Formats: sequence, C-alpha cells, structure tokens
Amino acid sequence: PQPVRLSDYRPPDWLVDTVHLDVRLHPTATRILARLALRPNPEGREGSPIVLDGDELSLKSLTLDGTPLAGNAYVATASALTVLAPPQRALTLEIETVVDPSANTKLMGLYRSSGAYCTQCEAEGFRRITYFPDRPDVLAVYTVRIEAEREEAPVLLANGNPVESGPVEGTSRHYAVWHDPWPKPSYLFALVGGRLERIVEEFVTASGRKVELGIYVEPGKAGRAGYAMDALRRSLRWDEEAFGREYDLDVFNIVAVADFNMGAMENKGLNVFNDKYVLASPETATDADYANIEAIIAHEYFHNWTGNRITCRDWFQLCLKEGLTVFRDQEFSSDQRSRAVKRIADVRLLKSHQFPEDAGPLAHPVRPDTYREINNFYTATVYEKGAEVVRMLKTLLGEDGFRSGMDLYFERHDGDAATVEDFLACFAAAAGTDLSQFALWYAQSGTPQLTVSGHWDASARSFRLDVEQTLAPTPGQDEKRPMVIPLALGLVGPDGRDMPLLLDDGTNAGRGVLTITQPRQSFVFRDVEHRPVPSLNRGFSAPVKLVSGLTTEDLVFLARHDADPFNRFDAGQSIALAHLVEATAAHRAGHPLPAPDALVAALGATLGDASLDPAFVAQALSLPSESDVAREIGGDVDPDAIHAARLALRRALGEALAPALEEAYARHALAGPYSPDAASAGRRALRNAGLDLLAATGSAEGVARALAHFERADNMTDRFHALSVLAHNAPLAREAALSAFYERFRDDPLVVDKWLALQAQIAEPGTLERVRALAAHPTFSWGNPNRVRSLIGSFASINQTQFHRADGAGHDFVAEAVLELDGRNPQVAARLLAAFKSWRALEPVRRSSAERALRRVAAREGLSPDVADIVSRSLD
Ligand code: B3K
Ligand code: ZN
Repeated sequence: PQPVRLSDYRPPDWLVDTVHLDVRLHPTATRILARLALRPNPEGREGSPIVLDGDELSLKSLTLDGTPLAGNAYVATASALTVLAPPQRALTLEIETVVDPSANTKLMGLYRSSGAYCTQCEAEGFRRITYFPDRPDVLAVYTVRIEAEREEAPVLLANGNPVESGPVEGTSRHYAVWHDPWPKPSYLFALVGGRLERIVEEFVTASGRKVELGIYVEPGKAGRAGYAMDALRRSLRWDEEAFGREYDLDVFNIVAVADFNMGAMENKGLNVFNDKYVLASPETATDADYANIEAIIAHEYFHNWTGNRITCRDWFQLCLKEGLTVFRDQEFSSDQRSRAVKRIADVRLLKSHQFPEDAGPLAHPVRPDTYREINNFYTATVYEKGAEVVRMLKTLLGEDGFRSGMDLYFERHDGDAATVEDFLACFAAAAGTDLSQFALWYAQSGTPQLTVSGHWDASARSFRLDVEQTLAPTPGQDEKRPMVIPLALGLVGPDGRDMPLLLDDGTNAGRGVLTITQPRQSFVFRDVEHRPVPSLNRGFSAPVKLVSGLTTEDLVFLARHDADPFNRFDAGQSIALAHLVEATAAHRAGHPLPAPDALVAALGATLGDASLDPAFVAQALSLPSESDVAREIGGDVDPDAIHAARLALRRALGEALAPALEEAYARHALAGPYSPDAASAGRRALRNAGLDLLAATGSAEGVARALAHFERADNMTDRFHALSVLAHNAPLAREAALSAFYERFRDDPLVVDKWLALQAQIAEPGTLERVRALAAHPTFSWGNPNRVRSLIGSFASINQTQFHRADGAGHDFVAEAVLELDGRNPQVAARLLAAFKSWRALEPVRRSSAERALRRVAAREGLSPDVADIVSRSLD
C-alpha cells in the first residue's frame, strides 16, 4: 500500500450526521442495513463523489433517498463504494452488506469469541461491517437495532443508552435498540451479542446523575469481575476529582472476551476488553494482574473524555488520545497506590520497550508523519513516550498551569476531532508561554542524550553544571534540533540532605527544575558550602539518556540518601548496569568477573532501612533485565555473555545478602486472606524478590524454600512466583512443579497462559524444542492472541539467549510463526515480528541470522500490509 502522509490531510468531502444500523446477527451471514444521512462538507471539495471505505465487503443493495441506484451511478468493490455524481445536497444512502463473523480470524470488524458476537473497529475495522467514511474526523449520531436468536444471544448491547427491546413476534428471535446521543467517529462503534453473565452496580456522579455500571463476562465467571468493577467505580470518581470530568450516559458497560487483539477498547459507553484485564481472583491472578486491571479499566474509562468527547482529527494524532490517556491512568494509579513505586515501574517499562524502539529501525516520532499501516503505530513511542511528553508539559508549566491548560482543552475542543497543535495551543494560551520548541518532542524521534558534569569550586563556594544535549539521527531524520528538556535536580550535601538551589543570578531554580533549551548550557549555583552530589533528572523528569559522570561512590551515596525516591532507586540500577556491562565484557574476554562490592553495599543498605516501602525495596532488588543490559552495551551484543554475567551477579547478591534477604522474607510474611492492596502486594513482592536471589545461588536451602513457598501458596502471586523461581533456578525441581501447576489450572486459559509464558522464558538450549512442543499442545491455539503472545511472544521478546540463539534456530522459528500467523491475524503477526527491532545491535553471527530470517519473511508472496510494513522498515 501507498504511504499516507500527514501533509496530505484534507477535510472530508462529505459528512455524516446520523447513522441508523439494523444488524441481523447470524453466525455466518450477518446482514447489516446502514442508513446514512450525508451532506456535502462546506470545507470539502465541491462537487465531489461520495467515496466510502470498505474492507472485504460485498454490497447487497444500495438506495439513494429510497430509490435503488442505477448500476452506472456507482462503483462497488471490496474496498470502496463510490457514488459517482451524487446531488450536492443532504441525502440518505441505504447500504446493505452481509458479513461472515465466524470466518473473521483477523478479529477486526464483527467477529466471534467463544460463540459471542463482538466488534473491534479501531483503527479501520468499521469498514469491515459496512461502507463508510471510516476516518476519525467524520462524527455521527448512531442508532443501532440488533436482532438475534434469543437462544444464541440473549444479551444485545451497543453504544449509548438502551431505547427498547423485545421479541420479534412469531419468531425465536429478539431485538434491542440502542441510541448514542454523542456524535462519534466510526472507530468508537461497538456491538455485542451473546450468552453472557453480568454484574451491575449503580454509580451517582458528582452532579447527581445515576449511572448503571455493568460488566459482562462468559457464564460462570461473574465471580471474578468484582475487582474490575471496583476499579471502574474508583476511575469514575477520580476523573471527577482530578480533572473535573463527569460521565455522560445512563449506562457504562464493559464486556470481557477471550479473543482480542490488544488489551481493551474504549468504544463509547461499551468498552470491550481482553478478559485477561477484567477477570481476577486471588487463586488465578497475580498482584501484577490486579494492578494491570486497575490501570486498563481506568485507561479505557478516561478515554471517554480524552479520545471520545475529544477525538483525533486523523490517525497521525493518535498520541493526542493515547499519550494523554496513559498519562492520566498513570496519575490515577499513582494516587491509588504508591506514587514512587508507580513511577519506577513506568520508567522501567519505558526504558525496556520504548528506548529500544527509538534506537532501532522502527523508530518514529510520537506523532508520526507517514504510515503504511496505522495498526503498527500503537507503539510504546506513541503511548509511553507520548505520556512522558504530557508529563514534561506538567513539569514545565506547574500543577496550576497544567490544570488550566487541560481545562481550556476540554472547554475549547469538546465535540471536536482535534490535533496536537490544538492541544498545545491550549497550554500556551493558559500559561502564556510559547511551546513551539517544546513541540519538537512530537516531531523528532530518538532518545536525546544529556551529558552533565559538575564542578565544585571550594573557594568560590559555587557549583557549576555543564549540560550538553545531543540527539542521534533516526530513520528519515538526519538533522535534529535541540529540545526543551525539563531537568529536575537536587544537590545532595554530605549529610544526605538537599542543599538550597540558588542560581548565581540570585534566582531560585524554580521548583528544582532547570529548563534546558540549548545544545550546551551551564548553570552556576552559589552558597554551596560542600562538594555536593548532584541528583539529576529526578523523578525521570525527561525521557532522556543521562550521562552523569557520577562515580560509583556517588551512586552508592545517592542510593542511600537521595530524597527523590526515583533517583534513589535509579542510583542502584546504574551501579548494577555498569557492573553488568563490565562483567559481560569480562566474560566474553574469558577474564574473571568483577566483584559487585558497590552493589552489595547499596542493596545491603536498602534492605536494612526499615523506613522504606517494601515495594520500593523489591524494585531495588530487581536487576536490570538482559535486554536493558543489551541496550546499554548498544552494539556487538552477545546475549549469552549478558546472561552469564547477570546470573553470576544474582548468585553473588544471593550469597552476600543472604542473611538480610532471609530476614526480610520472614518479616514480611502475611497472615490472613489474600488482599490485592498495594501494601500487601509490596510485601509479597519483597519476599518474592528475596526468594529469587536466594534460589539463584543454587543452594539446597534456596531451592527448598522456593519449593515450600510453591506448595504452601494460597494465592496466585506466591504460587506463580515460586514456580518461576523453580523454573529458572532449579532444573531438577522444575518439571514436577510445572506439571502440578498445569494439572491444577488446565481448564483456566488465563492461568495456562502464565504457564506457557514461563516455559518460553527459560534461558536454556532445550527451550526452543519445548516451545515447539507446546505449540502442538492441545491447550495452544494459533487463533487466540493471548495464547500466541504468551508462548511465542514471550519467547521472542523476553528470552534473549534462546530467541537469539547463535545457530539462528530461534530467529527461524519466530519468522515461521509470523508467516503462519499472517494469513490468519496480521495484527498479531506484525506485533510478533517487531521483536526483531534491535537486530542490528547483535554481534555479527546473530545479526546475520536475524537478517536472513527477516529476508525470508520479506520474500513471502502475499504478505499482509501489517507484516510487509514492519519487515521493510526493519530491513531499511
Ligand atoms: N484504543 C485502543 C487500541 C486500539 C488498537 C487498534 N489496533 C485501546 C487503548 O489504547 O485504549
Ligand atoms: Zn488508549
């Protein structure tokens, strides 16, 4: 397909005011009658034909204002319906199409999951249901009538409010009519029909409106929807309190389905979810699952304002809804849990997913300016870096400036299909500042590097910081301009306390944030009595790679004393990362590995500090991942050497810290029934981090402790964590534990997913064979995205040593899997292929095997646009 360019944007020629859909559900032949009230757009091109998008559609009938159109008055293909010379006035088209939901393996448009009918329309799925101007700047009011066999689909849902329902007289069928008063783009359309069970609660909004909250799940699973309901209720309340946003319909429904291409979808008033992010019970879900459910329920709900009431003008503006909504869900989780720990987790995710994307062939700006397949742009860059850009805006403008900008955005653009420029203009106006340089964060891809050095002048009692920013070229962007970088910092004195920040011009470094705008800048602080240790980029105030030149002693000091919890955590990680890079090089050179004394000192202090939140300590104990180390090394990467270095470090820490880890393990044992709250989860996380390091030593006690933990566990967090400790550290105890786990949960697909994912991550040469065998296991299905992501996705994106096997068999296997999947579900296939994104950073042997595998994919005839796009950018 031809690339689409932002610079080619033109307003639609025709607008749609109302849509009436009449949908007769049938397993293989669902009939859709669409009545569209169209009118020429005064801002479009005069006299233009009506061009409607389609995808694998066949037209059954077509009328204009009630009269069938002559065969020469229109052209209908599978991908478009063109009315050639329509009267240039308001008119009504009635379009009849028939689709086969049972044959829809792409899971876009109308499809079936466990027998139920459901839809997914973002980004371009509505055109698989009916011909339509399927673009986000065409907003219409929808009325939907759904009809189905009562037996097959007793529940019938669509967007908006229920209007009427009843039997279809004289038949075994029934119907329901839904009306959504809020104009919306077609990508927010949804309908559901099926045999579903519901939990329901009433919510009263701030202004006293009553809203019925419903969560629909497969029969028998309602008992696992309670936590999602609780999270939903808290989300509605939080958006009122934190952003002044109220819900705007009489009902809010969530439907959980087992077959879903991503996490969830924010359809107006009818969110459809991957059931992985709805269903939870202590026996089946881990603390991490609970936290994800809370965050995703919130995220989709928050889209009601940032995405639905204000939508995107075109798909280039995707970050306008996604980055902003991720920022909002991060803030929600921070308020519900520990802000510091949430920030640590978010930055870990950003560094592990977005930084490599930004450093490889798939790098693209937060707002891309060209795409061939929009579904490939639901990326860590658009979502997570997009959220960081909003966070920087808040840091730069301050709490009040940011809130005024948001208020203005909601006021000015409610009902609009808006752009990034519209969004920034609200903040510029509200805060009276110029944001044109800041806007480069949306346009320039790549991770800026900030090199900072500090110089203390004892006689002048001053401290100078020299700051240099650079941004390396990325695909399509050879020249870069300097960015606006909010650098939050503190100067930590010898007593561990922050010193006052007085710039030499007498001004206070406002709120502890320096604003970097130039390639090179210096800042001089006065009245600095002692040599400080600068704590830079506090709270990760900007998504940059910081090169600070701090010594290991400085980092150990910050790990003990920094008042900023993020930097306190990060200091320990920096020590670990530097150690791992050095140890990897030593391993490759056949030299003895260095001793991790500094890290032992830092972590020993952290473990010994009873004032710290256990969840924080658990984060501190969890080392940078193998791919974090690979990213830090940057090129000529040997995953086996990284693995060996990391394993040796875990062993050394387990040995050196054994007494403290054992003590923490004992002290944080919880009594009483499982509760998913953040404090309890933090204690479990700390115990489990200890369990892991103690077992990494390979000692009999370490393994026995993990085995006992596994056998005594009364919740999935403990049970699964112990299983994973055994799987990674205790080859002899592993198989029995894995089969016991499987036997216990074999009928629970979401738990079986954990079992699949864990086995795919074992860093041993036998894993590839194991994964092949599991792909043939009756529990696996290429048709279910959760199964595929658990088994094949985990192997490719987490198991660095086995995916990147030196003999190339891992690369070949994933390439084959991509090709196998592509005929069935291109979106899932393309996502899997993106696991190759850092292939150029590998050492030469693995690098050429990755390239061979990519070329094999590229050579296949008839690739989907999704896979063709990823493979061609990967090889560019
Ligand atoms: N907006 C959806 C993602 C749609 C992905 C389409 N390929 C979920 C979300 O971000 O909330
Ligand atoms: Zn979203």
